Amino acid sequence: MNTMNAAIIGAGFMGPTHTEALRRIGVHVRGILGVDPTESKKAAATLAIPQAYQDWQEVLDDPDVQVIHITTPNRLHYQMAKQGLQAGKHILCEKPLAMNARESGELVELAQKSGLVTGLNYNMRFYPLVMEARHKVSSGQTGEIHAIVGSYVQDWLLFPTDYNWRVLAQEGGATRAISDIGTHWLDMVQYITACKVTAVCADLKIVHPVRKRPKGEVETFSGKVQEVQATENVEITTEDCGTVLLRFDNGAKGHLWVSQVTAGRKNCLRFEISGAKQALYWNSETPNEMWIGSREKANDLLLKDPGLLSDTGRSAANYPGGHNEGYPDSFKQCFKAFYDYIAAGDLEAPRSFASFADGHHEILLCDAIYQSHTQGGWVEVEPS
Ligand code: SOE
Repeated sequence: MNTMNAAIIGAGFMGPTHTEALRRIGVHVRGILGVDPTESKKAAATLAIPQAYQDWQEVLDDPDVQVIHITTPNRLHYQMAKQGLQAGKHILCEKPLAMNARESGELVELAQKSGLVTGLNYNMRFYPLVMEARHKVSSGQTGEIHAIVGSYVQDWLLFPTDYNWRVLAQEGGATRAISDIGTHWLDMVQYITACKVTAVCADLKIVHPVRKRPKGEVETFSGKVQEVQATENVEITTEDCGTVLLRFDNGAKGHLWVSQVTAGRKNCLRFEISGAKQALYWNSETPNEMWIGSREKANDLLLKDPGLLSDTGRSAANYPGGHNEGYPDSFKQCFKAFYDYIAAGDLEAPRSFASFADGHHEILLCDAIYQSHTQGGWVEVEPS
């Protein structure tokens, strides 16, 4: 682990989050690149990172960097992942993998040919009880799955004065609530159940067709505490909320509700999975408990405690019962899986972190959802 050096690209919400998680697993963060040399310098000083890169080329040319973490706005992911692979670096990219399926498909091919390890940061897979849910389904305890429903709901974009690069289609992609948070949910439930979404029927809504953009950039989630002086009107074409009906490849039915404009829901992902023997319910705002529903006996409330978990659940739990693990820990566990995979050196081995192929599937899902919303009716998801 300590022979690996990482470079962080992006100094917004995710750059520092990745840096902290890497340090917790003993990976050396060698350098950081911000939007310009001034931001690189500031971030390097704040985070005590030795190298403040001048530009992207300097990162690619750095012989001491083996892994690049891409935490920039979405529109840069494709180009950076491609050039990073061409420079011989392993890539851990923030979601979504790219802006469209042409780009993400190309990245899957490049990754396969490269002999390097690539991954996507669907960190929410790595809550211990999410892993435990996967074990319950794969070990047959839950039984054949017939329904998968849930939501991912936030409130940080509730007001027209709330603004961030994510609201712009040219920065984040044609869909926003779906691609920014809906894909976390979609990735998670497909990972837990091993059921793939095959068709979607979507109905999305733009609550604020015009938002007030502060003159100067805004940190993600910081609208409530940041003092805004001057603003300008900006037209918004990406959805604030919406619902999607889902069909899965095993015949299961489902639905997803996403919203970034629901007052009081700070960052709340919920799923309820119904199987022939059990149902499972989990909420990211109380991530250390999972409800297990039964028909013939009393329901259970499983509290995260390594002593009560399967090997799969325990693989993502580092603290004893009652010592809560949460959002930053999910990054740590995701990166641990990624760096262990590099160290093991077997590119054919199954991986617990999301692959570029998983990321490509998520883009195809977003495309199908957008197409269903604009044309109406059910749309089949293109096979990945
Ligand atoms: C903003 O909506 C955001 O930061 C997402 O981009 C993340 O993926 C999610 O973890 C929290 O919310």
